Amino acid sequence: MSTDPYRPRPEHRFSFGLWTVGWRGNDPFGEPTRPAMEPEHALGRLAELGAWGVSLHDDDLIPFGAQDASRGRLLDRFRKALADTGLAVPMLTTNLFTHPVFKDGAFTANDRDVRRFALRKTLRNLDLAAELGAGVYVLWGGREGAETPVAKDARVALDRYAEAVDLLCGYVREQGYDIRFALEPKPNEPRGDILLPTIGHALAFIERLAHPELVGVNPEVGHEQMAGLSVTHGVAQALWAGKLFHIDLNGQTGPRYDQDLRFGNGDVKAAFHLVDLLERAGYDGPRHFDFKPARTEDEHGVWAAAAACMRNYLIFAERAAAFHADPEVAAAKEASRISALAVPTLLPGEDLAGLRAESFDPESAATRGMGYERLDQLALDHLFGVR
Ligand code: GLT
Ligand code: MN
Ligand code: MN
Repeated sequence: MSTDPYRPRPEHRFSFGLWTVGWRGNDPFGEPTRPAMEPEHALGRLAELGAWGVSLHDDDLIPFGAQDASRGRLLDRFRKALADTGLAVPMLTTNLFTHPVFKDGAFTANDRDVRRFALRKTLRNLDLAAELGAGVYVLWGGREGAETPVAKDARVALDRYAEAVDLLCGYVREQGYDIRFALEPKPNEPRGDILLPTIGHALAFIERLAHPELVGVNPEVGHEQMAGLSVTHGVAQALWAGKLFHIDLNGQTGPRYDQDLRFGNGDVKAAFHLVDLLERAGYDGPRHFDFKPARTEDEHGVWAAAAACMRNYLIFAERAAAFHADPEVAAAKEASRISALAVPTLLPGEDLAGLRAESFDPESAATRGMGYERLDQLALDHLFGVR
């Protein structure tokens, strides 16, 4: 029995996209550096490492355009590997971006027949999601966008986007599937500008849908950071709205191309505070890693990176718990009036007339320091492991 406190176990609910560990290292400038990986092999290794679940696109398992017979064979092998490993399938999604037919988008393609094809592809995979017990269906609209404003009237494109999500929600309701949708925002790449570019855009969109209760978000750490935004604030707002249905954990260093680094590489401090937020909020969905093992690595490096994603999550969770349990931190939080923010500005029984009649000395209040520098350094000391 290992005594490693950072050893991942199924109850931690760590999951990986089949496309992550199976990524072959191709990029816009270079060919793959690793051979293809059999899904069954990936499942075996993930289970050994302590993962709980695996997620996938339709095309990760069944090549685009495969005949029914080979589809059946591939699915049988996959079901057997699931049974052998005990891995769950918490999330499924559709590949609506690789095939050239989706070059102008899927649900928002100008060509109506492409939109109808995208819906058919998604409906078919929803049936598989229901069969495999996936509770979340991710919609990442990587091709839903444009390189030039003349290509797409974004208002009309949003009509079509909402129409598609409404139709999918209607289907899930009609079939009685226990599936909710999670929109994954991303500002750009592969399109010059992608629709629903941030968590905030997605949350606003959801409120205008026919079944908002069935739709939430799947924020990806790096995607918010590509937009120069605070992923902690974005995820906090999703939690506040009751919309954090899923999360893609990975690493990114600032606004640049989508790096999909392993979780913990990139902005370490943001990752630490994100884990702290998820744990304190009692988020009980999958802790899903959507990363690309570096192109420099062979298969050993792939598994080292996958193991590190989970290990880093557990280290951050333990460091965050130690931070909050530290009596000096408790005192520093009091000095910063952290708990005072939870007190309503107007208490029950108080009224605006009373508030207006109050006297207050802004000059003296303005001299009170907030103590955040000290509190932040205590957090860093805990993160660095020196406290
Ligand atoms: C793709 C993308 C990811 C999405 C996946 C879901 S696929 O790799 O980069 O961010 O989560 O479609
Ligand atoms: Mn993602
Ligand atoms: Mn990404």
